[in-house]
Amino acid sequence: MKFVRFITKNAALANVPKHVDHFSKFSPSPLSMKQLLDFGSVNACEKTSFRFLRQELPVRLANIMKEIRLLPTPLLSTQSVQLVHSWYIQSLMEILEFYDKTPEDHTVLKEFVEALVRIQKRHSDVVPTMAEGVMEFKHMFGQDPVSSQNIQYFLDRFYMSRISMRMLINQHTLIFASRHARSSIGCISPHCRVTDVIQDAYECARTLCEQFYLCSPELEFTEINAVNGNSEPIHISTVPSHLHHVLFELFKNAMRATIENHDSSKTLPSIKVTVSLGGEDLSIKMSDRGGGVPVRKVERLFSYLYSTAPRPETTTQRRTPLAGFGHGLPLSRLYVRYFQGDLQLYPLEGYGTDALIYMKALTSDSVEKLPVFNKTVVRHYTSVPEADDWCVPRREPVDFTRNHAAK
Ligand code: P4A
Repeated sequence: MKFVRFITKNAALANVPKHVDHFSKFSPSPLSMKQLLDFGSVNACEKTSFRFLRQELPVRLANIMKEIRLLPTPLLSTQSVQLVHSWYIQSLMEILEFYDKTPEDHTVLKEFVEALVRIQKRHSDVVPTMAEGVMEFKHMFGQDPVSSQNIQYFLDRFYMSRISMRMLINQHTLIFASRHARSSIGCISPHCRVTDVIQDAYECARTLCEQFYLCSPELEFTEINAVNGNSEPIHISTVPSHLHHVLFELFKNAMRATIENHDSSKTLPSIKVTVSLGGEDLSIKMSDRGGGVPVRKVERLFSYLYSTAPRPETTTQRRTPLAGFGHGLPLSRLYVRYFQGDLQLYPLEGYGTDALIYMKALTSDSVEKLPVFNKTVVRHYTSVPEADDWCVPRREPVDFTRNHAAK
């Protein structure tokens, strides 16, 4: 019996490239917040969801697996990336097992939910594992702008694809495994009080901050609801856990900068948050007086390569609990971009930083932003970088007595 299983498993493994080629020929189908909400409420149908997911998940998996294979060899061959790749292969095979099964059978639906939960668990450590791969790469090859750009391009797409698959899996397992909690639809809250999420994220960051610095800046909060004549508290349809993650990250940065910029004085300038709802956008501005950074360094704050630090527990160095292992800002930006929003940092060097979060206020505008595998992507991974079409400023003074430099 064991022997037979062994053969089938290898035969299935041998077919993986074929399946990846097949499913990567389809483009992922982005869903809007509105579709996700409708799908989970009025006509929540587990069979429809089953049929959609057993096609869509392989498509999203295959599209990004194509890109993993195009990674530069030094990164692709790291143990960490190989491990993550093997998880993707395993999960793809597990979903394909349902291809010839009918959703009319209750046990099939039950097994499908179990498989999704298992897959979700298998992939829970993808971010720290990829971060380790990036570290390994950094140790061997340093951090040049070209590698940084390639890793940035790949990880932005890879993590966005991951966010989207976890979203779909979460919706299915939450809606069809536990039908009770009716105030939210899956992990989406149709009337999320933005203020509550901001307050909670602030309190969480403050607790951490107090533990380490024994003090914390206050929060000053302003809310402008331009849609309902400022009478009602702002609420939108959103994924509260995503928003919380982003705000928690921004509060930690703002607190750290504020305290490290004011360590001698007793009064800390507060963090000011303004939320405003218009017809199209929900905007959140978080302003701190932490001294800011030079604008040149903003790109680095969002860089996976530059900002990747060792895992907190494996380092001997004293580290603030307010710093993770470095993917905080780029991942936060992906969480807001996932439903067509954005995150921007505007430092005023010497004074402080404004962080801006933009989100779509309308559920019909909040559409998943998904990477798709095509020729443009291949070109991105395989072409050599061209010469810069802007002059590179020199550090050394130019010697004008010599002839002009040849190109
Ligand atoms: N000034 N301003 C910020 C930081 C400094 C800042 C900072 C030194 C840099 C790195 C970091 C945390 C803070 C800020 C708000 C932000 C981002 C950066 O949202 O005040 O850890 C990665």
